[in-house]
Parts: sequence; C-alpha cells; structure tokens
Amino acid sequence: MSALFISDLHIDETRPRVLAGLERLVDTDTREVDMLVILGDLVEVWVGDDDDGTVADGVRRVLSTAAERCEVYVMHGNRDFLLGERFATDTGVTLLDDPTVIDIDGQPVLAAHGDAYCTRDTAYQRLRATFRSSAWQSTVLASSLGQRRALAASLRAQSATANENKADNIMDVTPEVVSGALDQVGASLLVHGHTHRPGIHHLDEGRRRVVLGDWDRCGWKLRIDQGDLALTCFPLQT
Ligand SMILES: [Mn+2]
Repeated sequence: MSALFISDLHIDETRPRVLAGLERLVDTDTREVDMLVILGDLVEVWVGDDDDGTVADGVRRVLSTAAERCEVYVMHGNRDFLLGERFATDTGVTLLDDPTVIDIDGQPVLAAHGDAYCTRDTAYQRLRATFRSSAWQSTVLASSLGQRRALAASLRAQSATANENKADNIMDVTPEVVSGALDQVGASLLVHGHTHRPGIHHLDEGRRRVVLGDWDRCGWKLRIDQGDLALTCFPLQT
C-alpha cells in the first residue's frame, strides 16, 4: 500500500502558486497512491462550507479531482477547523479526527495535526480549546457569511502582525507528550505538521516522528510505500 501525506498548505488568495502546486500534485501523485492524507491547515482560513469565494471553490475543485483518483482524508488544523461535513460531501473526501490511527500495511501510523503536542504553549492551548469547542463553532457558524469573512479578516490582520506562520513563532512539540501518544496507540510512527519544521526524527525504541513542512518556498510531501518513508520538498512553480 502507498500513502501520501501533506499538511500546512495555508492556501489563500495571496499565493496562487500553492493551490496550483496542489493541483499538479493531484495530477501526478494521486494516480500512484492508495490514499492522500491532509493533516490540517489545508487553507489559511475557512469561514464555513457555504463559502462561495474563489479560494474555497478552487479547493473544492482540486480535492474533488483527487477524490476521484484515490481515497482522500482531511484533518483539521488550527486554521481550517470549520471545514465540515458539507465540504466532505461536496468533494468526496473523508474528515478525520485529530489524532487518528491509520493502518498502513498492518502498521499503525499515528497521524495528527501536531498542535495538541505543543503543550508548553499554554496560551495557544487555551485558544485551541476555544476554537475547537462546538459551542464556539456553532455561534460563529450562526452568523452570516459576510460577518464570518469580516471576523476572518480581522483575525488574519492580527496574525500577519504576529508573523504566526513562521516556525520561530510556533512552539515545538513536547517530546514526552509525543512518546505518550505513541505508547497509547502502540504505534512506532507519528506523522504530523503544524510546527513548520520538516524532518524525520528518530526516537527511542526505533520509533520515528515525521514532520511535514509548510508550503511556501516549496511544497512538502511524505510518501509511504511498502513501509519506506520519503519526505521531499518539490517546487511549487514549474
Ligand atoms: Mn497549524
């Protein structure tokens, strides 16, 4: 079995090369794999499945194509937590809980966005609990599309000032929390994104933690083929 993992594309209207890069990845790689797994922050912001803007339409179009070629799984990150069941139905993808254990050739692989393991950032964890609570989400989704767009724009202006997407501004995972998470599910491989620090880390007992990179100067993908791991970056522009 072969699987392709990506995360942290942060697709938005300011960097059309990212959506174009995803479209090319879908055109090439998804014909060769059994599943495409997107581990969060597919888009920079998602204001609701009723969004009829250009970016939302583009994302739906590309994922629909992908879903015709392989199984496509989408997990929420801390940007696109409002992606919902209507989006899944519209595109043919399956939403995943964070974290999820995926069986690849009989091996359990722990897949997560990764932010839940960054426990040392207590302020962030409080914010995360709010954004992921169904009460907060229902309140936001009850407002009009225009109001949600305005809210997103104002949150975005703040995050641009704070440079939130830079790795220096994202706290890294807590090693003990990662070990505990792997212990809990009996997995020896964790794949996550969020921290924007791509790499393959060798842990104790032969266990590994693969971190996907964010799509900026290049795109990042992890391919798992018959148990072999290949983490690569590829150009977004041809
Ligand atoms: Mn994230």
